[in-house]
Amino acid sequence: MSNNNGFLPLPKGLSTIAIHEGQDPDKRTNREVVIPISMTTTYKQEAPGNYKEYEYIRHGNPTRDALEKIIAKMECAKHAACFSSGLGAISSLLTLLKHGDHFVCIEDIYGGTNRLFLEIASNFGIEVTFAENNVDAFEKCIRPSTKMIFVESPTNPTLQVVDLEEMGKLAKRRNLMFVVDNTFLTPFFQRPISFGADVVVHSLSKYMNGHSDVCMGALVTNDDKLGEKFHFFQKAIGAVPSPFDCYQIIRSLKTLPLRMKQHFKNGLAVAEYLEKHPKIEKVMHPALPSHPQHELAKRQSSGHSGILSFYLKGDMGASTKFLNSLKYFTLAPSLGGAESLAALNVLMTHSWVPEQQRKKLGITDNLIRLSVGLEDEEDLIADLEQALNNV
Ligand code: P1T
Repeated sequence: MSNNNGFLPLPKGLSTIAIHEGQDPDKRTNREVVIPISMTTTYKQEAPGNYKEYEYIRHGNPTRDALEKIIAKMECAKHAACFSSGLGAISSLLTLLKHGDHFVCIEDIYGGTNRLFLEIASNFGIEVTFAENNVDAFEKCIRPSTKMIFVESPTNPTLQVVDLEEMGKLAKRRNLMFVVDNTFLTPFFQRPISFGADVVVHSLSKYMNGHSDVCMGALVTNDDKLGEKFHFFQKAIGAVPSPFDCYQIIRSLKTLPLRMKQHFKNGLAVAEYLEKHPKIEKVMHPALPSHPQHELAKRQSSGHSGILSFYLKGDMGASTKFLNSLKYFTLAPSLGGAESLAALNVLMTHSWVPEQQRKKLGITDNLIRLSVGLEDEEDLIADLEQALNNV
């Protein structure tokens, strides 16, 4: 991977941040080298209402605080707040909007986020318009009541890349809050704040944890007022993670740069293999020159993770046969773990998305999404080869 496949140079210092930020043993009572898990839910007060740093677990916890410092620094931001899931973070963020407010969202988005916006936010009088992936389409959807622009980049599951800089400029011009879900790339490959994002959202359940054994989310910002509000949401809404889970992610982040480099390498090898295969119609991966936003991806990110999608030639029968024949790729939703996963998004991650929207986006019976893991590249390709032979 000389010159990083034409992408931006890999960020320097991220491993050091993950291993050292806020973790100086001299600053801890017992000089522990590893951040301890603090499980207490409550703290003794010196007099009624008189407490030191911590009061109650929902309001704040030392292990959670340590994780939040690391995540903020990795995203080049001042504040991060962790929630009990990615959707928990996004739901908490939505409470910044009021009855009668409107926001514009990219039309291709994780199915659970789509469901939250259409089925839950609407109950509170908050309206969403889904827009195509271009700045003009977003601008056309803006109304006097519009407060926010929400995008994922790359999108789930069709891997469209959004021009973050241009979208950030639009948001600034129209005085809107610009939110970017950075789950697919992590701060190792993309830092949306440098392109004008006001808030970065993460499902930490994916690459940031990387081992498919924690559910958590985060909101990240450079704005002091927003940062304060996000901590208030933890206390007032209560979707907070367990200290044990926070410890797991602190542990996982130490290997994030190593893991992401390997996900990029394995994912690209799989994408290149699939693109040449006669039974494959089309492969979506931002590092392939055939990707419509390939040049943009290279300008705004340092690489790509292990996520790719492709169209198999055939129908639901062919997709089922292929998926059932896989040995190392496990048929399961989610992504970003060490183990490779395969999903049929139409029936799994995006079954809730209205049929018309799914059809327009190309979430069809033959669209398959892979989360390429950390196994040996040759074994993964051999697995795909034997499964394709069965179709
Ligand atoms: O699962 P949770 O931690 O609540 O995160 C939700 C979420 C938010 N943003 C993106 C881009 C996501 O992909 C997800 C979750 N996605 C899956 C479970 C999936 O299989 O796509």
